[in-house]
Amino acid sequence: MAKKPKALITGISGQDGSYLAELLFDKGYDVYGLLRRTSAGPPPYIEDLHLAKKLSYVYGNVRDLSTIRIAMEEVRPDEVYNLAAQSHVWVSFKVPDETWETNFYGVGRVVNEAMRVNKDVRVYQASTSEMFGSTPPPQSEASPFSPVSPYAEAKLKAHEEFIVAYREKYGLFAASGILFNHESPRRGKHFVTRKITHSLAKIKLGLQDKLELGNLEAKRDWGYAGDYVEAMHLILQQKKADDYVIATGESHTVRDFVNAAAAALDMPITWEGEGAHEVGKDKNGKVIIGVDPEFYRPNEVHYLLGDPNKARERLGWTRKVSFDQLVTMMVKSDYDSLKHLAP
Ligand code: G4F
Repeated sequence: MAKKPKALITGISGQDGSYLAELLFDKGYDVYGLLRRTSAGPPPYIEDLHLAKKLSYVYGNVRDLSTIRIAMEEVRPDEVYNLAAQSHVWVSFKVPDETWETNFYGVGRVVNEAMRVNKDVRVYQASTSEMFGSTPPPQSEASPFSPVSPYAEAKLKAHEEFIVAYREKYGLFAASGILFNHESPRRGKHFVTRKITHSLAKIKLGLQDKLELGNLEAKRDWGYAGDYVEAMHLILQQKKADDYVIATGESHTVRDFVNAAAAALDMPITWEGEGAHEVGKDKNGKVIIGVDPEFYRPNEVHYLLGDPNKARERLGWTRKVSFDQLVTMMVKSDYDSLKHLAP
C-alpha cells in the first residue's frame, strides 16, 4: 500500500487552516497543524477535526526556531503549507516589529527547517494581493509589486527571499499563491466582511444599534476561502514550483458588500452624505451605518482586482462560489447563530 503523504499546516487556527485541513484529510493525507497555544484554545471547527482524529497537533510558533525545528523533525512533512501570519493590515501599522517577525523571519524558519529534514519537501507560501498595493488593476503575476503597509512589505520580502530565490538558489519546490481577499463564515470579525455580516445580523435581530466602518470606497476582489484552499493544494501538485494569482476577477466596494449583506437580510439601506459624514439609513430613516475615521489606515490599498487566467489555464482552478452566494452564506450563518439571543 502506498505511504500516506504528510502535510504540515502552520496557522492552523485561522480560517484557511481549517478549510485546508478538511480538504487534505479528505484527499488521504496525514494532516498536522502547528498550534500556537493561546488561553482561548483553538476554534471549535479545529478542535472538532482534532477530536475526530483527522488532524494532529504539533505545538509551536513560527517566531520560535526551536519549536519549528522540533516540529519538522517530528513530522518530516512531504508538503508544508505556511499560512501562519500576523494577517491584519490595519494592525500591522500598530505592531510592525511583530508583523515582520512572523511574516518575514517566520517564513525563513519554516522554509529552512522544512528543507533541512527533507530536501524534496514542497512548500506553499501564503503570499498576498496586498503586495500589489498601489499597482493599478487588474493585477496579475506580471504586475509590479508596490506594497503600502508593514504587512505587505514583510510578505513581499518573504516572497522574494524565501520562495522565489530559494527556488532559484537551491532548486527547492517553493511555490506561492498570491491570494486576493477570501472570506467565509469562519472569517475573524475584525476583517470587514465578517464585521459587516455579523453586525447587520445583530442589527436585524435588535441586538445592536449601529455599525461603524472605515473607508467605504475601497475595492476588493472577494472570493470564498473554501475555493481558495483547493488552489493551494493544486499549486503543490504541479511539476514545477511557481507563483499564481488566485482571485475571482470581480471587484466590489465595501459599500457594495454592505448593500448585498443588507439585501440578504431584507433590510435595504439608503446612503446620505460623503466621506467621514456618510451614513446608511434603514427603511424607517434610522441611521444604522456610520463612518469612524479610527478605522481608516495610514496608507490604503484602494483597488484590488485579480486576473486569475494563469491559475485557470495551468491549475484548472476557478472559483465556484459567486460574490452574492458568498455574502448570503456569511449573513445566513451569522443570523442563524445569533437568532436565539433576540429579545
Ligand atoms: O477586511 P480587511 O481588513 O482586509 P484587507 O486589508 O484587504 O486584507 C485581507 O486580505 C488580504 C488579501 O488581499 C490579506 F493578505 C490580508 O491578510 C487580509 O486577509 O479590509 C478590507 C478593506 C480595506 O480597504 C479597509 O480599509 O475594507 C476597508 N474597511 C472599511 N472599514 C475596513 C473597515 N476594514 C476593517 N478591517 N474594518 C473596518 O471597519
